[in-house]
Amino acid sequence: MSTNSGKGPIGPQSQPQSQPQSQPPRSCDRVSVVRGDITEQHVDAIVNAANTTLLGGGGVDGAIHRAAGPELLAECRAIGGCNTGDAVITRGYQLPAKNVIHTVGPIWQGGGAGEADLLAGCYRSSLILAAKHGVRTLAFPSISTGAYRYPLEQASQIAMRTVTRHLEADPSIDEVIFVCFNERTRDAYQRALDAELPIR
Ligand code: AR6
Repeated sequence: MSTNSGKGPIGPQSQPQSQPQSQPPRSCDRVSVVRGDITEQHVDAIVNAANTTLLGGGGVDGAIHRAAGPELLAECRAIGGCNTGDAVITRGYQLPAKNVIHTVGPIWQGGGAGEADLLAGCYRSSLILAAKHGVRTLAFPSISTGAYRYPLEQASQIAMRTVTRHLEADPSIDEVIFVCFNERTRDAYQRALDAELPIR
């Protein structure tokens, strides 16, 4: 809160004089891209690219269930499922991450079936759920670009745009890491992040 309200110079008693206003960092500064295994991330929550049953599968979903242990499957079974574009949260069990946010990406069908909106919905729903549960550090995989065959360039641009826009409006999340399993994916997400950087 300003104590001066723009009414004139601040007197010498108003210490400290040159304290900068505390601003949340620009959203791109809170986003990074790494190559790695999401199951090894020490963050408040990792995001799982699940399917509508929430009962596990291959790819990142299989890796997360293997690393978390059988209690994760039991909690997912009790939830009962998740719609495409939505997200649910569970505990992380044996994972270093405290929580897992499970979201269901769209299966690529050529682009005319609302895939882009559904994919953006995955990132948005995950961020909203994260903030609601006090998650400050969050790691995403490249949702839908494996078994669901979403084209990587398009998916990375949607992911990055949705996340950076959301963070601009939500200062409660400190850090989002895109954890990419291979170099090609990492390069695509890094290009997408570079494209969001403000021109200086
Ligand atoms: N850490 C980070 N990324 C990973 C890891 C890992 N440990 N393992 C794979 N990836 P996919 P989708 C990458 O197929 O396309 C499952 O069977 C992978 O290289 O896991 O959303 C579900 O049950 C790719 O870049 O997810 C669903 O049925 C990315 O994660 C279906 O697959 C996503 O690939 C979901 O398909």
